[in-house]
Parts: sequence; C-alpha cells; structure tokens
Amino acid sequence: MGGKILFVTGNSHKLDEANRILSPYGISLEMAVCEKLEIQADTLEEVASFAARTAAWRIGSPVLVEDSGLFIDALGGFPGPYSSYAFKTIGCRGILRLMDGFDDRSASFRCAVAYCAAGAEPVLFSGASGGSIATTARGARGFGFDPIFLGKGSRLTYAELDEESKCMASHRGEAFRRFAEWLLGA
Ligand code: ITT
Repeated sequence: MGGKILFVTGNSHKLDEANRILSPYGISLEMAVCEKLEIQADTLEEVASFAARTAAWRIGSPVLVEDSGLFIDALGGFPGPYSSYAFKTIGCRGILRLMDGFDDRSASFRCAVAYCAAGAEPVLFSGASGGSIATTARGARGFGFDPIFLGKGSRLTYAELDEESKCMASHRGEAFRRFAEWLLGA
C-alpha cells in the first residue's frame, strides 16, 4: 500500500492498536488533525458514519473513524455508545459498583469502523468480542475498560493480556481486519 490513511481519533491507544492489527496487511494509519464530530445515537455505526462523512468532507481525502463501546447485558447494554463519557465520569470502579449483586456479568466490546472518501457514502465494518465483567479491576496494559473485561473463556482481563493477544481477540481486531480485507480486495 502507498501512503498512510488518516484516522480521525483523539485516542492514541486506538491508533496504536489499529496499526498493530493492520500492519500484516501493509496498511498504516496516522492520526488526523481534525475533530471527530460525535452525534448522540443508539448505534456505534451511526456515530462512526456521521463522523467519517463530516471529516472526509472537511479534509477532502479518505478517512477512517472508529466508534466503540462496552455493552453490559444486565444493564440493558449500558454504557454502549456512551462508553467514553461513562469512562470519564464513573470509570471502571463505577461500573464494578453498578454490577454489585448481578449474577449475570456477561458483556461485549463492540466496534464500528467507518471508511469514507470525500463526497462518498461511508463503508462500515463491525466487530464484537464477547466476555464478562470481572469482579475487580486488574492489569496495567491497554486503556479504558480493559482492566474489568474478561474475554470469553479467559481468566485474564484485557489489561493483563499482551498487546498482540488483545488485538487477536478484540472487537477492534475483528472490525479492522474486515476493513483491511475489503480495502485490499476493493
Ligand atoms: P475517539 O472518539 O477520539 O476515537 P474515544 O476514546 O472517545 O476516542 P469512543 O468515543 O469510541 O472513543 O469511546 C469508546 C470508549 O469505549 C473508550 O473511551 C473506552 O472507554 C471504551 N472502549 C472502547 N474500546 C475499548 C477497548 O479496546 N478497551 C477498553 N475500553 C474500550
């Protein structure tokens, strides 16, 4: 592949993970100097599409946007599309407190990646990783809710996994690999 693709995000962890996932495909991303315009919507796909369309129009070149979140079954999918806000306000400790008394701790991380060329419609790629909410926060790697998320069948939280293992298992890994296969096949 030629030059780098612009990734509209303010989250450097997302950029690092996406680059790790895409490097076997010869694709590399750089952070775009552009605001990610986030609408309030029920789905990650709507949020990512809108932000990608606006950024592509502003910058005048193809862009990638990714919207992701933690969906907890016992909380009706909360925090879901509001994960960034929930992380900044109540954080991992607040989520653990909300889960007090629930036997069902199942949850999933989800991710919507939108690729958009200027003036075109965004193309969407989704990924999900199932698991559960741990009873205590553990681990120092990753970001966001990683210390309280256990992947399916794993006793380690995402924050205890090495970067490669997280990217193999994660919602982001699935969505960006789908994007790469589309881009290289397109
Ligand atoms: P940008 O909007 O600038 O891309 P952001 O961190 O605000 O960065 P989102 O709006 O997509 O991103 O919010 C996603 C939130 O969901 C993020 O802040 C984390 O709290 C959580 N999250 C998403 N993916 C995660 C992951 O792989 N590990 C841990 N937490 C994650």
